[in-house]
Amino acid sequence: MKNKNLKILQILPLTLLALVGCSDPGSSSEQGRYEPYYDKTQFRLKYEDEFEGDSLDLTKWEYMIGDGSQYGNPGWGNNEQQYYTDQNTTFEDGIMNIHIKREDMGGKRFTSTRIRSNEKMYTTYGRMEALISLPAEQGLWPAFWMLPEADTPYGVWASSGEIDIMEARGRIPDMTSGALHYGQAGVSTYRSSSNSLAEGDTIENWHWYCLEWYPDRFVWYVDDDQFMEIEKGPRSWWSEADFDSDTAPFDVDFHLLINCAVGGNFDGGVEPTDDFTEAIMKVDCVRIYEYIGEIEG
Ligand SMILES: [Ca+2]
Repeated sequence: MKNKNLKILQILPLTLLALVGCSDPGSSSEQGRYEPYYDKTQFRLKYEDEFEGDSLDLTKWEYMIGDGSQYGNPGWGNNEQQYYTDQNTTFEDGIMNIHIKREDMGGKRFTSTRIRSNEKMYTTYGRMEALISLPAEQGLWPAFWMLPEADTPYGVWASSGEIDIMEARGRIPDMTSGALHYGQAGVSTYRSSSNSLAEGDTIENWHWYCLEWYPDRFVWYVDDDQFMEIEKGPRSWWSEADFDSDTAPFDVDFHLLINCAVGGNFDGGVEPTDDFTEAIMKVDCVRIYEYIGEIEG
């Protein structure tokens, strides 16, 4: 285990003391929770969701329902095997649980959840954070990521860009990854890198998945550990919709998505084992910080 986990154990008794005498018993998820580092001269909190209610906060999110064809994108463009509903989430102790089930619906054999914050929580540049526990189950593809708002001037995916803060393959429980997608309409051009957790650690444990999006670079973290950086430069990223720009398509508003797919191209079509019935992706907290640093003219 990493040093910071030792630090958490030392802090825990103080956390419990702080809860004594408080009318709010606090959420059990907060035990051992620490706050990830960020530079307060660069970022300021803009939105957050602690999932304290008993349902999804529809002032911040919307459910995306179906197999993608409802959005003109069958299989969500990735040959995914799940049908998304608004019935696969539960909310308890400040945690959103996304239930991935073997369940026939809409011609698919699995159900799950996909939510997005479009037109509700979005930013150009900033720091994104989520505290998540992922299911270590073969065939599951959980993700915390970003797509542009509908008014992007850069056309359609992938000319309009995609920012993957965290993706994982459930059969590889010690690894997650991040990526940028950009370039041409309908073509997957991307840069990505993976992060391996410390020996003995797993994606089932709570981890902060963080991205810092600056005007001139992207930096990915798991907890406080940076694992990838992509700096602006000639064709570091690009959009055919504005080929001469060295910032397009990543200089306009993007919103968040959280989902767990089943099967799909990300893990070569691997599906859950025959005895799979249900797994849970847990989300404790999501935050968007706005960027308050300098932007070069
Ligand atoms: Ca929470």
